[in-house]
Amino acid sequence: MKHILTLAAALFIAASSVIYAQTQRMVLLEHFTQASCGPCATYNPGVQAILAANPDKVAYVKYQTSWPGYDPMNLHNPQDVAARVSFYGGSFGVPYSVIDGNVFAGHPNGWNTTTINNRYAVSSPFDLQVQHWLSPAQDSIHVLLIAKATAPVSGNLTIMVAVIEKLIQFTVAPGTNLEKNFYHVMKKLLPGPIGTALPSSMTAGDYVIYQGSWKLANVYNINQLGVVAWVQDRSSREIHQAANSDTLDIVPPYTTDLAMRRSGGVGTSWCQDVLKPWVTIRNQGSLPVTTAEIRYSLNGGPVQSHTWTGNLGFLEQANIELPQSSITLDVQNHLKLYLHSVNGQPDLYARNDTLVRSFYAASQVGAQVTFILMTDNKPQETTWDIKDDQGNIVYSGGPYSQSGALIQQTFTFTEEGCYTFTLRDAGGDGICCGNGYGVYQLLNNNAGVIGEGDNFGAEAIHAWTIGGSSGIDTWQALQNLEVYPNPVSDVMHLAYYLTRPQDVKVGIMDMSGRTVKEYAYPSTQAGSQQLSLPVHEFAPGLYLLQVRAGDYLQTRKLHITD
Ligand SMILES: [Ca+2]
Ligand SMILES: [Ca+2]
Repeated sequence: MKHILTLAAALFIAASSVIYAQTQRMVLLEHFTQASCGPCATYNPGVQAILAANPDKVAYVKYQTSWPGYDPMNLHNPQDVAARVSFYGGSFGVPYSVIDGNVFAGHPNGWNTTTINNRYAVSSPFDLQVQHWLSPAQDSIHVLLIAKATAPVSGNLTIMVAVIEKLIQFTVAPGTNLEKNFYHVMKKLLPGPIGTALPSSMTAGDYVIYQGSWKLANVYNINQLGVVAWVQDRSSREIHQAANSDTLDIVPPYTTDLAMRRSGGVGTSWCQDVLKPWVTIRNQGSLPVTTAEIRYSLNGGPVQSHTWTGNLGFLEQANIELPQSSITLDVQNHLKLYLHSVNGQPDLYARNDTLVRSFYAASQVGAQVTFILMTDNKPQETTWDIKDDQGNIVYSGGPYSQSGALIQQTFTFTEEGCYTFTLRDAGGDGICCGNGYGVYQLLNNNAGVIGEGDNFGAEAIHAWTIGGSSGIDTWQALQNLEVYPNPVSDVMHLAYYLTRPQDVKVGIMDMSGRTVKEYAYPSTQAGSQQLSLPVHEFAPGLYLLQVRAGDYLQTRKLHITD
């Protein structure tokens, strides 16, 4: 009997994997062309005839290149076109066709309907659904996409989303090749030209939801807007699946699937004897969710349970404040939060049901804590506070109004105890990198970096304890720091004043917080100081310049140009 069951199970698994492996592929043609390219006008009609004859087999995107002549459609988004040109090798003549990334690349006379049919016959490991709609004011396009693996797949996987205009018709040819009709012209890649990373390994049933939008710009006819999306391995360039968008609603992969999206209430370090976690849940299933039981435990200890009630439709989410509980901290701690049931039933997709937060018991630091913040382009979302162990706010700041501003404040703590710093982002997307490049650091005169980051979501928390040390020198050793010119392309000049002899260090950090260069000037004399440092070895971009004199630190944003 056991053998029969095993055989039946094996047959079932084999049958399932056969079904999984047979997802129908849609082939993607990426075609590079231009309105002033003579050969493009010769070959494009033949390409278009094949595409028009195979609408269910091949999706397509056209990139209007910056060469050989004039093309107004390129000028509407030269960056995204250039990124795609570069991705496919950077130097080729137009017209140029790329089929499924690495299946064919070359002149369009090198492929035909058979090329499409042969690729179409290869099954895909993804099911891809794409939906788009215009905002009520018709000034933005919204995209919802679900990429579900139907077979095991791994690699440098990326979801690419292109907003297109299906047909742009000119009454007078815009370029010199006399073409007047342009099909599936790429308007914008979302969220940008490198797309959105997927997990590097997915098994059948794993899926990812992408939501994005684009504020329309330079659109010829909004009735022609559409979206083409594809899943591509950025290393091999192979495209695993492509899809045209539909205005019909997307079908969620599961009926009952709640996702634990985010959690908070505790940071990278903690020193209070209570914890009050929160979680954000999102309904990703097709059935409404009315109850959810969340369980959580610290360091594998007693499990606590909380039942939420409400009503969530597809993709609606809720924040749940879990009851405060007393805790005993280890040096290293793990808070595990997981979904136990949804609508009284088991959740059908468990891979998004558990969140684990790891954090340390806060260390004892010196009395002086410096907060450095460079705001992003949405400074109005940024607020912060520092609380003592009674929950009293002792310092707070924000929201801010100036983008790219550098805020630096130093606090001296004279009372012993546990302090908790919380940085909040009202947009829930941190201060990097979707809306400019912000960054923050929390530094201590003894312990160095207490916390730092940029892409922290809704909240970043760091804690420390003050042990009542005294005699901390709060006199600012470094004053009047000036950096010029800024932006700088060749040589950067620094001027500053030292109030006493100090070891001085100048560090240049990239926006991920990595120190890319450090200069040391031991035993620098008191008084006015000047330095000239070459910057031409650095790639153009934004950097942070930090000048440290003993324990005192000043930071400036540095813009290096070509
Ligand atoms: Ca789930
Ligand atoms: Ca933000």
